[in-house]
Parts: sequence; structure tokens; C-alpha cells
Amino acid sequence: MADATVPTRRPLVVVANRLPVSQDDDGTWQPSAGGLVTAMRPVIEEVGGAWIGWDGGATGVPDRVEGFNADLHPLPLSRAQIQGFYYGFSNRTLWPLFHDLIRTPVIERRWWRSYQEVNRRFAEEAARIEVGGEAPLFWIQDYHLMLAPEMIRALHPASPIGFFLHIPFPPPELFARLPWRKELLRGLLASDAVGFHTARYCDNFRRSVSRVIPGAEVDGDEIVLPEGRRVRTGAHPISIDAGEFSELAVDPETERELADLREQFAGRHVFLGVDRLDYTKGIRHRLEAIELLLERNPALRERFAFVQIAVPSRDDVKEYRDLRTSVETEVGRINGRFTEPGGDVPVHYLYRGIPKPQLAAYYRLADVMCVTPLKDGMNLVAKEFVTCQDAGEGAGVLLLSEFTGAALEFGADAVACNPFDVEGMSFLMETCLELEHADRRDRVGRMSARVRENDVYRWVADELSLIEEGAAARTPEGSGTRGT
Ligand code: GDG
Repeated sequence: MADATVPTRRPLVVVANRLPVSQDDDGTWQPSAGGLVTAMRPVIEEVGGAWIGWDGGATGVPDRVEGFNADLHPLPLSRAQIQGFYYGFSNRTLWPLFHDLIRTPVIERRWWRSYQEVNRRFAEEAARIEVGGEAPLFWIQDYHLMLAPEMIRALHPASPIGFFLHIPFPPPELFARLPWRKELLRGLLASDAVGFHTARYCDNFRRSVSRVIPGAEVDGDEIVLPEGRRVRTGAHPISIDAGEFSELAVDPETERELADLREQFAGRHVFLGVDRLDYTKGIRHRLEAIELLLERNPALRERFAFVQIAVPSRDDVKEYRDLRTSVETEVGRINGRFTEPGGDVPVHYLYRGIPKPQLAAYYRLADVMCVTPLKDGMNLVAKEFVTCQDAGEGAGVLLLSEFTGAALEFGADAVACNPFDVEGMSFLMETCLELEHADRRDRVGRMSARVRENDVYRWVADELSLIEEGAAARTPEGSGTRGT
């Protein structure tokens, strides 16, 4: 854990699409394994607080779980709200629009109404929260809840409010296509601070504000609204708990899994992909590049395996079902083309999530990790890979799309690729195999050091500091103008 102190003494209320708990097969509830929850645990341990999230259809969510010092506020949603707010506006309108229109965003007024209605429900739940005497700090997460800051502000005028966007913020020309662009920006601008992964997304947001909100001006990192209130913006790349992944990488269970995998893939160059099955992740383009690689290099075919772990995602949405069909068709085609009788298939496709020790074993096994999204806010898989490789003294190569947030952090230590250039990507796959061992090892070491320095605890600390600073400037004693 990087050296970061907790920058707030207030109770923390996280408002996110999902709750931070999950249920085991035996029915017991525990904190979820995701990065956001891991990062928040130590902070919440110290200051206490609450977490508001959609219950995901689960019943019997407890008020609290062991090991997580926050009251849980599960929100049930109706079937119509799940369709309109979640699958509709969040995942068929905002998701493609914010990922550079890789698919065409669908504009539906009834989804927008549902989005407003559900954001209001989150805000009303926030208004009910009682966490001791001091005004809590509200931290709202991600694109599902962009209206919530304004709605919460109306109910909690004194509280610091912050928002963090986990996906890219698009350039103003693309954002302008949304009929409700002004409403979304007004929703966000009620925050004291709005955080993004990269300076580019931050800049896109500020430029959209100055185009769309009459009288709003950009002053350095701040936005000055017509009424004089200032909103901070900041670029804080999310990360992982590097210590946890370093330990996991050499855990006895991981070592056992790794020994099995090494036996199974003996004598082969292993290429790996780990993604939610999402059209932003560039899985189709990656498969096409692999096909070209094998086509050009007959001698490689017997010494090659590509493992794609594809975690099922949003399969209620047509675009995702279509993607699954096309990926599986492509896998079948490549295997049909290059498998020899009695030989192994070149593409091993797993349509499921796997347990963490097995995931860490794959990260250690891989000679080339293919992180090739067409667009990705950050991409934590890249950070997990270099951390596990380094802990296991590996020399795996990271092939990394320049359209990920992570590319900015790793610079030339990753092999940068443009996934739209499929043929170019297939040549870079060869380059990855040609790098000297010492060079590969040095690259892994440098990338892993960067993840350690900028781990997820640093991200939380930086974000909370920005929110506290923004709120301090809004109060009468602060330097800024008093706000709403
Ligand atoms: C969004 C943004 C941003 C994957 N397969 C398995 C598994 N995973 C875990 C990985 C990683 C996480 O899922 C995926 O995180 P990513 O960052 O790669 O991608 P998104 O889900 O699209 O996340 C993204 C992120 O939010 C955070 O702000 O980086 O840009 O799109 O942690 O380890 N975990 C297990 N088994 C699997 O098979 N256990």
C-alpha cells in the first residue's frame, strides 16, 4: 500500500450502481473482491459510513457485513427500471457514446425518464442516511449516476460531494449528440469535485462544459460557474492493490494452478486475453490479428496458444449477444483452420469468470498479455498482469492498446498498438516474441514499480483530498464563493 493517509474525517457515503457485497454459494454475504471495494475498506474502517447501491435483484441483503465498516443501503429496482435505467440509458446510450461510438448509441426518451427516476431514488436514499453529527462526504461513482450529485446537493447542502467517472469522457463533438447533454453536465457540476482517469478525459469534460453551459468558464483545473461557484476537476488514474496481487501471484494455490498450466501448455508461446465480453475490448480485432500471425508463420502454429477468458457481461443487451456470436464464430473458424488432427487447438476460449488464484496463474503463465481495447477508461487487467509477472520474476510482454488509460502510465515499457490496424497488431505480436529476455524483465520491473507507487490507495486519497478541497472553497470561510 502506497503511503497515503485518509484525507477526510467525515463519514463516507459511497453511492454506486452496485453494492460492495456478494453472496457465496452457501448464502453468506461478504465484501466483494473488486478494486473499488478493496480500496475503500481501509478508509471506511477509519471513518465509517454507508454504501447505497442497487441490490441486483438479491433478497435478504444484510445491513452490515463482517469486515466492512459501512451500513448497506440496498435499492431494489423494478423490471422496467432495470430495462430503462440500466440496460437502456446506461448501457445502450451512455456506454457507446462515451466509448467513441464503437456502437451507435440508442436514444430513447423513456430510458432517459427511467434514468432520471432511478437517479432520484438513489438521491432520496442518500437523504435518509444518518451517520452521526457531522455532514457526511458523498462520493458518487460512475456513469449510471451522473444526475445524482445535483439531486443529493438539493437535499444535503452542507456536505462535500464528489463524483468519479470510471469510463472515458468523450470529446465535446461526440458528447454534443446527447439530447440531454446540459442536464447531465448540470447534474455533475453540483459536485465539489469531478474526477477522471486521465487529463484527456478531464479536458474533454471541461471543454464540453464551456460549450454547453452558458456563462461557464474554465480556469486551469477549475470550472467557474455563472453564479461564481467553482468546481474542481482532476485526473487520478485508478489502480489496484499491488501488495495484494503480489502476494496472490506467489500464493501456494496460484503456484499449484501455474504448475498445471505449465504442464498443459509446455513448449508453447502463450498469448492471453482477459476481458468482460464487451465490444469496447477489441476481442474480435485481436482474434483477427492472431489469425494473420498464424497465417504468416506456419512454424509457429505448433508452438502457440492463445487463451481468451471472456467474462459474461450484459447479456440482456442485443449488441452483447451479437458480439458473443461473432467472437465464438471467429474462434471456431480459427481453430477449424489451424488445428491438426491429434493436435491441440490454437485458441482456448473460456466463456466464464475464473477464481482469482487461477487468474493470477494465467497472468504468470502468459508470454504476451494482449490488452487491446478499442477504447477503455483505464484497464486494470494490464496493471494486474505486470504486478503478477514481477512478483513471479517473469518476463512477459504487455501488448497494450494506445486507446486505454493505462497506456499513458506505461509509456514505452509496454508494446503500444493500434487495435484498429489489425495487420499492424499481428506484426507487433511477432515483435513481442523477439524482445530479449533482459529487456522484457526490465520493462516488467519498471511497469510494476509504477503500479506500486500509484496504487489504488493513492487513488482514493487523491480523490477524497480533491473533494474536501473543493468543499472547503465553497464554505463561507473558504476562498471561493458560497454555493447553493
Ligand atoms: C471499468 C472500465 C476501468 C476479469 N476477469 C476475471 C476477473 N476480472 C477482473 C479483473 C479486473 C476487472 O475484472 C476488470 O477491470 P477492467 O479495468 O479491466 O475493466 P471494466 O470491467 O471494463 O471496468 C475500466 C475500471 O472500470 C475501473 O475504473 O479500468 O476502464 O471500463 O480487476 O481482474 N476477476 C476474476 N475472474 C475473472 O475471470 N476473479
